[in-house]
Amino acid sequence: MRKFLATIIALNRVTILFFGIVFSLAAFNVIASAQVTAVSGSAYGYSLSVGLFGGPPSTRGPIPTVTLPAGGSAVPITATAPTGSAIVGPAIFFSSGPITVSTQGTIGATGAATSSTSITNINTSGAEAFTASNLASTCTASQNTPRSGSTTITNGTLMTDNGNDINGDGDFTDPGEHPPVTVALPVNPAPNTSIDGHIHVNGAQDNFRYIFNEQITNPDGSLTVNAAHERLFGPIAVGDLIIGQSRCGVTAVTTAATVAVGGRVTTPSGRGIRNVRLSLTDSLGNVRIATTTTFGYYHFDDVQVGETYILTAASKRYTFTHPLQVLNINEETYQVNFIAN
Ligand SMILES: [Ca+2]
Repeated sequence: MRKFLATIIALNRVTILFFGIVFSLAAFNVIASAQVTAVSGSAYGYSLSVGLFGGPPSTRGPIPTVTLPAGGSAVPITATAPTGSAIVGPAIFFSSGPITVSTQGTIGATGAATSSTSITNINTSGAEAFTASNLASTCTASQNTPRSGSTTITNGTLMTDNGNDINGDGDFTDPGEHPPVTVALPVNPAPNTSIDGHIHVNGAQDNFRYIFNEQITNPDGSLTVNAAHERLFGPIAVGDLIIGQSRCGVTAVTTAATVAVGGRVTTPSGRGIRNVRLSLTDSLGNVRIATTTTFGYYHFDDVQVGETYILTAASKRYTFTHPLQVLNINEETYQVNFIAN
């Protein structure tokens, strides 16, 4: 700004007096166009990483998986699996019927990315804490709307306590015993709905936490939606089970709009003056020159909006009482006029 002011002072000390003549040409929104230059998206059915009894982690999945190329795909990219199964040693962590995952996205002015998962009949083994007839997640990102994600659980229940049969006789009624506890799950859980639970195993207790509709913003700005995320705290089983992950993101660039700025230079009687030299100086000191036509008209093309400019008029034959105008350009105008003496 100091440089800007110095430029003004250098132009004409007298004109400092006319600083009050600041043309705020419009308070309209700055026109700008945005383009989605890249999309990102992926989805998978389930993924397990768990260590048992302090051992190294074993992994299952992620499967099935899809990934969107950066250039996008207008046609959904899908993958399916007929069943899901994640078993480590004696422990069944996940089982299901058919799984479908999908991702699609397009670049350009209306660019967007959408990913989704759908998993049927979770807990076909009957040995797991989480049961649902269907579990689905979706994730959508575009340049014009906030990223959004959601999870739908159909007929969902979570066994938060599998009951304690201390003497192993098949009932939960002996001294110190308690029966299993199961809770119904919401169809559309709020983001990061968390429910803690535990299982009794041979006199020990293993703890877990289920997070439904888990939503995570990634360092690249994309959004990850995990339909369900089981955190296994041990002490026997330690790790993570993720079911139904959708991820989506867009990269957009905004280009400032440019407009034309012009006007007319006349005598006090309104006659156009030719060959008047107009200098348009931006805040960085860049100068552009235009010259009036036979009838006194001039214009500059491609003037970037949202900027402040100094416009001065100079003529070999005429003088100007007000040779300088400060312009805040927010829209196209052809009304920046000068009147010579
Ligand atoms: Ca018992």
